[in-house]
Amino acid sequence: MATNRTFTMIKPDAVEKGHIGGILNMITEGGFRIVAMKLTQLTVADAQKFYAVHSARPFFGELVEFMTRGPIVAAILEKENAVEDFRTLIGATNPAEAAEGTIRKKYATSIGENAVHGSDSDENAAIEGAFHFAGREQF
Ligand code: YYY
Ligand code: MG
Repeated sequence: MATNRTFTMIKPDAVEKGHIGGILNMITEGGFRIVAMKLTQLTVADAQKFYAVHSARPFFGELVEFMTRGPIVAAILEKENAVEDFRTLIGATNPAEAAEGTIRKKYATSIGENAVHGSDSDENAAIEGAFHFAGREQF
């Protein structure tokens, strides 16, 4: 089966708590190859654009505030069935509902501060990856 790609962010809560290494370890142990990666910080305009699909939701303001409050790690990951398998590895949006062995079960603290992002479709993975990385930064 051909490999494909997904996009992830280690969110500000997890970076603040020193969990970059632990999360990257779970990602590589899960069979994902890192094909692009950087430490960066979203501007308010970046976060509003990235999460535009949620702009009418009541939590949108808090989400933008949270996602811009400190650095994130942005990365593109490659694996067979990458999008779906990465959603399985990160676990449910609400860590109270996340399965044992998932990144959110281990590192998330609340539905808002849930440690990691994972793309929800191949189409969005490509859009989100291109939002953060030029072609020459993807290996
Ligand atoms: O894809 P995923 O991150 O699991 O959840 P989404 O439904 O796409 O929501 C994006 C982001 O918004 C979520 O990771 C936290 C935040 N959020 C929230 O703060 N409160 C909610 N009720 C739903 C989502
Ligand atoms: Mg989502």
